[in-house]
Amino acid sequence: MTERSLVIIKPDGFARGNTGEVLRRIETKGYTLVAMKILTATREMLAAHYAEHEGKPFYEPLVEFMSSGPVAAVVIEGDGCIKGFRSLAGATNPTEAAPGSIRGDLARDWGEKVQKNVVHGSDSPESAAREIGIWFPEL
Ligand code: D4T
Repeated sequence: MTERSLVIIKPDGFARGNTGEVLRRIETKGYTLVAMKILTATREMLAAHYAEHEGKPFYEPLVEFMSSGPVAAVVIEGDGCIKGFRSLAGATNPTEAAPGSIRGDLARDWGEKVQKNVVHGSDSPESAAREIGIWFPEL
């Protein structure tokens, strides 16, 4: 089986109608959409998803933000898609994200405790498997 990654269009991107633009970039790059759903994440899901960040100053604002409204969760597939999508997404800090990247083009700093940066993408095969289990237990 070729590589899979979990992509999330976060509440800021979903609310601003960026879902289609993010999906367009994924499909134009050549990755396959395997599964997709719209949902509002529970704190329990987010505690599991962001376990590595527990205790950091941005953790509570992050969980608050990520549960604040609907997101689109997407499983994508294709050789190298984990690294490839992170390259499409750009740097975590939207001010530093290169123009041309999703965050560089669609996100900015709002002076808040959490960076609202439009998308999430898994950062390793281990993270991808773990995260897909949280968001798509049926897969
Ligand atoms: P995600 O995980 O959302 O794809 O983002 P990154 O992989 O690029 O970044 P991350 O896991 O280090 O951070 C997760 C999430 O927390 C927010 N964040 C992060 C923040 O608000 N302030 C910060 O200083 C950091 C490091 C943004 C993404």
